[in-house]
Amino acid sequence: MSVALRVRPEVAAALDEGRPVVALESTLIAHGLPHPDNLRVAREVEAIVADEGAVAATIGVVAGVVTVGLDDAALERIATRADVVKLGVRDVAVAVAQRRDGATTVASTARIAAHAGIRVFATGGLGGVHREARETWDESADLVALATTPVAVVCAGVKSILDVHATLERLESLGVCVVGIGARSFPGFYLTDSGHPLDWSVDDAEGIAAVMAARGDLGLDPGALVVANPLPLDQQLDPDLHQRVLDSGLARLRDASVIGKDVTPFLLSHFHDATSGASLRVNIEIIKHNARVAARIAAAWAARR
Ligand code: PSU
Ligand code: MN
Repeated sequence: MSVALRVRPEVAAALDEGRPVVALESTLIAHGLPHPDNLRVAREVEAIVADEGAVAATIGVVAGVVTVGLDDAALERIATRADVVKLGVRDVAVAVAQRRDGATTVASTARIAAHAGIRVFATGGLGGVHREARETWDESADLVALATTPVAVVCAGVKSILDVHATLERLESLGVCVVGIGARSFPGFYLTDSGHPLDWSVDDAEGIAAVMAARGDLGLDPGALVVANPLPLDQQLDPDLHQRVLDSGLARLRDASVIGKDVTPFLLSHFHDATSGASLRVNIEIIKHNARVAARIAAAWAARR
């Protein structure tokens, strides 16, 4: 492997031996959650994955080294330093060449995970088409990466700050397979149900592993498998509060002339402030829930091999 890529020995050993591995992204640590909660959550999520018998591989870029499986010092560095750059797929090589610290998004984490041989990945909510995309053309690079990367991504749908309907249409055009786990409705990130029905759902991790196997056997990869995993109803954000805070956030976004990759962190941080931390608690539960389910899928996948 190249000098720019480092796979943590525990992760490499698990991959070699066919044991379950779960990739985790670092943008939600560096740019999606406030300090100091972010570092605590990053550690807790890894512990959940380990608790389920899988090896966690949090992915990020440390001083120009793409790292699959950040150790605790690196997690702390990504969670605390102010100069950690949000890296989409197109940014990774520049950050490596310039020896920067960077946090990887869903798109870049998925690509690096697949490159390293990891097939299961957990995040919070995917990026997608923004609500004013007709004017702004703001569509997350997550979508294109999902169309071309063979990895199962466990998520609570797409972030509810987005145009969910438009995002589902784009996922269909891009040929991205979307399957619910224990759900008939596409989740709405902070909300259990986005109001959009799912075409496909399975009951458990074995059901997802069976879909992964069929995709591989038939050469239907290299697209991703989106595993839609809603939070239980009693843990969702209050829908009325959600609507109010979303409206105020979108209005503030327009006034602040925030663009590009700062849009999503801006809106998430508005939610965390304007709900006095309620959305933060929900976001943390989403990430933990997805990590647990991803670990079970990784185990079911490893058992089939
Ligand atoms: N899920 C969360 N919080 C986050 C993200 C996902 O709960 O902050 C991140 C992911 O890294 C995702 C990114 O790829 O938000 C989307 O950013 P953008 O809309 O700029 O593509
Ligand atoms: Mn964008």
